[in-house]
Amino acid sequence: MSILLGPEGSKELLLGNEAVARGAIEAGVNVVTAYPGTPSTEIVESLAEVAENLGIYVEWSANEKVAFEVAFAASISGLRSLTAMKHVGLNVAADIFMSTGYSGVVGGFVIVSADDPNCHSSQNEQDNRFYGLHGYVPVYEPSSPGEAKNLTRYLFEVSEKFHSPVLLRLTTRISHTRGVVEYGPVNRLKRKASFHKDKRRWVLLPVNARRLKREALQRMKKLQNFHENFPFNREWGEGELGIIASGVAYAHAVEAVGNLKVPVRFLKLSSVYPLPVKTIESFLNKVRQVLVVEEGDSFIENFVKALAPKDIPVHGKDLLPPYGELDTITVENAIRKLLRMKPKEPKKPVTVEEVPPRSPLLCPGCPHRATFYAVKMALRGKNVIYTGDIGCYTLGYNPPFEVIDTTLCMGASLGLASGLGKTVDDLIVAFIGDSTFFHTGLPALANIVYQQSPILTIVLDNSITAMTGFQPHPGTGFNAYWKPAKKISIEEVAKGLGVEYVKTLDPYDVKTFLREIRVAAEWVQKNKKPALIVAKRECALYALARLRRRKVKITTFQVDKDKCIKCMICVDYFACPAIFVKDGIPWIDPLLCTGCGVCERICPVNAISKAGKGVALYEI
Ligand SMILES: Cc1ncc(C[n+]2csc(CCOP(=O)(O)OP(=O)(O)O)c2C)c(N)n1
Repeated sequence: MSILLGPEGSKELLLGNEAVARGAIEAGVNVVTAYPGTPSTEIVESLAEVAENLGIYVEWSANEKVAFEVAFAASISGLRSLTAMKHVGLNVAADIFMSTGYSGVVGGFVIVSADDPNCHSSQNEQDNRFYGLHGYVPVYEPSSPGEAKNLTRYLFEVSEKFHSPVLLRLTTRISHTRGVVEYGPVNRLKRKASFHKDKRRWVLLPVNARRLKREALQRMKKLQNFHENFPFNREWGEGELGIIASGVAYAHAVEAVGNLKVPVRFLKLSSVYPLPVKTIESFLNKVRQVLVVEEGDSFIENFVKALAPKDIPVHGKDLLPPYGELDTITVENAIRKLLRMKPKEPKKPVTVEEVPPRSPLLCPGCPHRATFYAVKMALRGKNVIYTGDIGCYTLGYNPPFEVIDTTLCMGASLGLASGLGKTVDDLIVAFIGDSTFFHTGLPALANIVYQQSPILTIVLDNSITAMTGFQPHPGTGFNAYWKPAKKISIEEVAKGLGVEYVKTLDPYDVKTFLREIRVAAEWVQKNKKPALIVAKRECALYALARLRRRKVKITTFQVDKDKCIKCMICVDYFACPAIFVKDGIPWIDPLLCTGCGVCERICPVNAISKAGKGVALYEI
């Protein structure tokens, strides 16, 4: 049974993300949507496991904007809904997000943004609390998994009480920390969706939008008053030093003060926008100086500075790093500085000092490696600009491939290629994954075709969203419950959009692939038109898991020392992590080899062959 289905009163050790999922279940959520993205993915992943059982509709949507719209549609039909995304996902959904701050909602609507300070798995550290300020949407932050559960449940009520979408901001250390969560009762809401036509609200023509903005501003005023007594905010402690903190930073601050054993007055804020002004003003009257501890930018700090009397100094990012994540020692040292105490030596980070540096690698058997190898070989000597995208294939950035010249945000490989194809003379090759293709590749491909930009697009179709841990997408033929769904063909989509040259090739068949890349590149340059190749081969890890379940025996590969001429192509150019050099000769580690067999195919003297009787992945 799923950990999320425990009875009322039970206690479980949950990830912050799972706690959000449980909170939504307790609130009686009806519809949950998301596009995967670290650190938010487990919210929907865990909910999808129990959804059918509980009568909740869950979907992995094509992208965050669509996910948002699907959940919002449920809300304006009176249902409770939640949509979850990583911080940059909200950029994709920003257009609809901004409009919902005006229109408001009907059923409780919770938007979860999981921010990623320190860019553990993201291209930036953006602090999405500013979206609330920007879009007239209240923002909340939990400081532990337990609070994440209770706050999520409560926010559905807040959303309904104020007819407002609400933004629940998590950060990596809340999403991915485990904590004890006490289960409350599950509210089994038996709501029936019913959309009441109300053009004055749901049609944002200027005449309505002007009025709705005024209503949104009034709503924010009411929310500000409501936040003065918000049940998750807490003032406690005694002392001349005041600490105002939110999110996981509050937990660090409490721990730091515990270590220091100094008197401190705390104001823990869970409702971070609109801030409870009177509460903060009254807090400022009780202390001599203030430290604001928050993860991200100076969001609360700037408000507090504006509210503080002249004689109360407000500190924050002057003493704490304005980037990355906080930790207890960093917060403790900021407090020490304020109290004129000697700073504490920060702990040596184990990762830097003791673990040898390793760059992330494509897995053994990864079809992207075969694609990059073939493309690099095929286009040797040509001036090529490779636009890249976000996914496992971003690792083509690393040597020996170095076939990623740009990676900025999802879908940008095709958008940038479209522009470069119109401006520079080099051959432009755009790499995009299958999930990314459906996420934001489609409009850019339409543009490439419309502008007839001479681009060779290579869709790295490994039949899954691999980077975020194997979620289905519109091209996989499965839905969030792993049941069969309508499968959309990338090739047919490309042809439908007007790409004249579309081919599907298996990157494991390296020789054909290499030859066909050359042919396609020449076709693009000669005809000055776009071409698209689908490099189709299932993710090796995903394929192996499936084949193991079917008890298919996969062989590993080995090097025949007598035949090997030590050309090192398999080591230096193919760079599979399963191939090492032992006594001057390549050697394949049977524990790492996934049996893809591509090394056998690239060896110029046939020195690599099957080590056992099983099948190679290339035979499947
Ligand atoms: C706007 C946005 N949403 C989500 C993500 C998280 N994310 C990064 S890559 C990726 C998809 C990768 O799948 P695919 O394109 O199929 O490539 P693969 O990893 O399978 O090679 C996702 C969901 C992101 N970086 N940005």
